[in-house]
Amino acid sequence: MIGKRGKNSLKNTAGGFTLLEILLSLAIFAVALPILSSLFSGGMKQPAIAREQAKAVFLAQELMEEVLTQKWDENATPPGHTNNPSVIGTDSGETASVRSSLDDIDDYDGLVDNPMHSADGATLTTFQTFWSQVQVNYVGSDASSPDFETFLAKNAGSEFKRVDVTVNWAEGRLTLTSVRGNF
Ligand SMILES: [Ca+2]
Ligand SMILES: [Ca+2]
Repeated sequence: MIGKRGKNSLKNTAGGFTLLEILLSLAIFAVALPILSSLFSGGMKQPAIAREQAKAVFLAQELMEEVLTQKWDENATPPGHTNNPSVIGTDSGETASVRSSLDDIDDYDGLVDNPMHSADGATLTTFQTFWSQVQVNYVGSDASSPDFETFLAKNAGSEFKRVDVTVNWAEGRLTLTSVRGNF
């Protein structure tokens, strides 16, 4: 009788789990679950952040293209050079908020677009969480200019304009920079 009970007890231990093993497994699971869930939610966030960044890059590129397709200066005859570059900013009869009135790249300086609009003035309704800013300066005129700008400015006077297009959204911002010469 005793021998039989002992045999059954041994069989149960070998074939299944003891209470201690089950409790230990539950404890490990309880510790692991928050870690796993945070890893999983982090993994889910990444594609959403990447999507927002991709949209911002697209919007910045579109706006940069719009700016750079304008003539270099109010006084330039497209697509040519001018010996008389003008002051940065909109010119007579132009209004920053009326995009169709802008005809040279520095007219966009100081533009803040929120919500953003396309070149033809239509509101970009699918991108309403984004807003943009544009800065245009003669290269080297900004005290915080990097060395290459100082070099260009020394060697070329006011022959280059720098365009910074910044797109902002709730979680971030990005800036595209282009330099365009007087030609
Ligand atoms: Ca103009
Ligand atoms: Ca201008």
